Amino acid sequence: MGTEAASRQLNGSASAIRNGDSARTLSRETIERLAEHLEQAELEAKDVVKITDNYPEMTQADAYAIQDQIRFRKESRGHRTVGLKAGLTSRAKMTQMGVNSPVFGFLSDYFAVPAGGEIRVSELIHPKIEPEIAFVLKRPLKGPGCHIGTVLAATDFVVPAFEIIDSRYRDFKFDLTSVIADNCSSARFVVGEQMSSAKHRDLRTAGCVMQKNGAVVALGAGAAVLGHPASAIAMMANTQREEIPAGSVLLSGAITEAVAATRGDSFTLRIQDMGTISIRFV
Ligand code: OOG
Ligand code: MG
Repeated sequence: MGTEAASRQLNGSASAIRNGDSARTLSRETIERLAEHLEQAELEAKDVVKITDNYPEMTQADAYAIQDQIRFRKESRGHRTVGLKAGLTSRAKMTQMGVNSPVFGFLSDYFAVPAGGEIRVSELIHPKIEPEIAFVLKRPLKGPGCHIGTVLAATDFVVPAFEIIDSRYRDFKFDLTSVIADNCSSARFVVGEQMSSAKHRDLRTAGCVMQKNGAVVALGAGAAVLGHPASAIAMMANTQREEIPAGSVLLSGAITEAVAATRGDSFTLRIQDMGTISIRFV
C-alpha cells in the first residue's frame, strides 16, 4: 500500500474529490460495505440494483467516498491508479443517461487494453464504447484555478481513445450519486499510439468518426465536450484534492453517445489529424 492510499484510509473522511456541495451522511461502515458490493459486481461481472434504491438520501460526497474506497481496495491489492476520467461532459451523453452534470472517476492499471487489441466480453456485464480524446500530462496539474491554458501547458500529448463503460447497475440505469459511487461505469480504455501536440491544433474543431463493423455509428467534434475537451480536464483538476501526477492518462469524456458492443464487434475511431485506433470485442 502506498503512503498516499494509507493516509486516505486512515483519514476516514478524506475523499479524492472535493465536495463543496454536499456533506456525507453514510457511516464509514456503510461506505465500506457499498464499496465492496459494487467492486464485487465489477469483478464478477454481475449486475446489481442501483444503490440509491436503498439509500435515497445519499449525497455526492457519500458517492465519492464509496468510489474512493473502491480505489483504495484496488491499490491495496497492488493495482496502480494510472489516470482519471471525466464523464457526462457532452450534451449527447447527458441526454442519453438522463443526468445533467459531469462526473469524475479513476482508471486502474488493468483497465488498459492496447490499441488493436481485444476486449473480453465475458469479463463485462453490458459494455458500451465511447469515442474520446485522452490527455497525457508532462507536468502535474493542481486546482483550484486550472483553465484550458493551464491544461494545454501541462499536456505532453493528446491521443484518440476509446472508453469501454460497463455500469454495474441493471439495464445501465442510474442517477448521479449511484453512477459516481460505481466509479462512473469505468471498465476498460484504449489509447492510440500516435501522439499529437495539444498546442498546435484546435481540439474544438477536430472531427471524430466512430465505426462499428465498418458502418459509421457516431460522429462529432471536440467542442461537443464542454466547448473544448481541455475544459473537462481543467474541471477535473479543480475537483481533485490531490495533485494529478505527470504521466497520468486523462479521459475527457465521450464526444458522442455510447454505442452498445457485443462479441464479434469491431470498432474504429478516427480523430482528424490525430490518427485511428481500433478494437475488437471477443
Ligand atoms: C457514465 C460514464 C460516462 C462519458 O464519457 O461520458 C462517461 C455512464 O454513462 O455510464 O464515461
Ligand atoms: Mg467515458
